[in-house]
Amino acid sequence: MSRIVLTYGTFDLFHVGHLNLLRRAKSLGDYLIVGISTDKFNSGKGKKTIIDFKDRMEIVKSVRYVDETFAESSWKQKISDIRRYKVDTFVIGDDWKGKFDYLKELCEVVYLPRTMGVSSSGLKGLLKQSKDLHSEEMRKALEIISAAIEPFQ
Ligand code: C2G
Repeated sequence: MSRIVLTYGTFDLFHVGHLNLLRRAKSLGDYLIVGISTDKFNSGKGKKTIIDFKDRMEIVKSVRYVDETFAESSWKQKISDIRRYKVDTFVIGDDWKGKFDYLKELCEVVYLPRTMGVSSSGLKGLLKQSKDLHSEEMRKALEIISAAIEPFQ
């Protein structure tokens, strides 16, 4: 009888922390199902994603540990999801520790240690920094060019 594992996430700017979670989640069973947060649900979490829902789902679907994905559009759907998919184990990172203990009546609940040193918000910050740096470099370059051509204007 295959053991069904369920997890949820945004998986924006997919990175090794997400991969580690999915790999460890799959090791707890035989079939891993992942609820991907929709863009609308994320704005409810106060999260603005860089990668849209459709692409985030495509990326997670292509991860070798993932067997099935569906849309997560509400905080309230976990109980019906667990019943619908006959889930044995609910898994999520320990940044959520304790938040989903109410699911223990339905299935095993496992909080896995997060991967340190990487996060989607951290990657977004790096993207913004490089964009600001780039525009600063562009501004300086344009200043040099306009100073160089000024005598000929
Ligand atoms: N994660 C991790 N290590 C990181 C970053 C994330 O283990 N460095 C885990 C998170 O703990 C989560 C999963 O990867 O289990 C997906 O992370 P997010 O995309 O940030 O998910 P989140 O927005 O927390 O959504 O209903 C639950 C929510 O949808 C969870």
